[in-house]
Amino acid sequence: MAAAAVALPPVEEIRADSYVGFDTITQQIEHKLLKRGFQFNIIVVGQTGLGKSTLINTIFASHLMDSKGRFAADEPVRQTTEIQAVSHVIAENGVKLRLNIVDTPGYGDQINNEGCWDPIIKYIKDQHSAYLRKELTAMRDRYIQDTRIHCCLYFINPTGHSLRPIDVIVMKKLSEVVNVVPVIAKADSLTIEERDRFKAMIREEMVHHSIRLYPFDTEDTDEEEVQLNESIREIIPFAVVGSESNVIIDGKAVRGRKNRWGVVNVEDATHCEFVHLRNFLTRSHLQDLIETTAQIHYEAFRSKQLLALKEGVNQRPAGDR
Ligand SMILES: Nc1nc2c(ncn2[C@@H]2O[C@H](COP(=O)(O)OP(=O)(O)OP(=O)(O)O)[C@@H](O)[C@H]2O)c(=O)[nH]1
Ligand SMILES: [Mg+2]
Repeated sequence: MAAAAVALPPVEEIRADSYVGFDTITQQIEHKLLKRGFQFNIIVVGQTGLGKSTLINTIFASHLMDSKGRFAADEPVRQTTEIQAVSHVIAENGVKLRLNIVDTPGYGDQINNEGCWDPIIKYIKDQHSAYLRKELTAMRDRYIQDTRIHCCLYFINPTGHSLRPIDVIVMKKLSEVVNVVPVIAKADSLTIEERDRFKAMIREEMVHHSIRLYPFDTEDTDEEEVQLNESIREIIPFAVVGSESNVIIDGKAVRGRKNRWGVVNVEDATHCEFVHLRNFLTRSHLQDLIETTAQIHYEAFRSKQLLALKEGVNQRPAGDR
């Protein structure tokens, strides 16, 4: 039987006669959050050798993952061969960010790529499943360690042509379980014109294949956020260059790469969109990526699991229940 709705009395906003002090609740929350720190979990997906490890190290300005590039020309190319998570705490002005980075083996190079995305999807779902299990235990922890993936950076090969069919399939599958952010890898191999044409083509293909990408507008999204999201959609896919070494430009050492045409400054927005990606991930959408994971992706998983559980119970003979 549904509970009868309780009518609440009309609310009148009044001003306290003297200072009570509950406005400090924001500082109290901040203090608690700072003490606990923040958790951000990111997964990198894409073909072997596209610079996944290098880009993560460039974004967080720290050597977090080993790049598998060759150090000498006669060395064989080393590859990431299994799903690996590395965890680091980085601190900035008293704010601690625990960063879980999940590296996936490059794929799509085999003759038969059928199902090569399965382990990645399974990994993401396993984290949802682990969280749900912890939530459902009778004596649940006050604070559940969160390993749910908040963002998936999907690396696209800078061919300048269309997306590979496998990219379409994998991005579509991933976007059903995680916030997918596509990036054009090694954008220094394209001219600005080629890059812009490639970006427009990819955007068209996303629409054509109904791939629904992050950021999502919901009824809670205010006008300012709608505009911010729109400006992000206009940039996606971010055309990026990563580098862990410095080059000298105008006498200053900057993160960059030397190539046939000259020097690329990773942090110069006229050279590539690395700065836009970093701002998006750290300065504008970090909290929203975390929230969207809980409210959209995890919620969808959770309700599906709980419904399946309930149906299972209902199908069992009454004596078994
Ligand atoms: N030109 C160019 N080279 C890059 C860029 N980023 C990385 N590289 C180089 O590409 C090679 C592979 O980089 P990694 O970061 O190991 O690539 P990965 O995608 O992690 O490779 P796997 O782990 O094997 O899948 C290295 O030699 C890097 O120096 C880039 O933006 N432009
Ligand atoms: Mg790697």
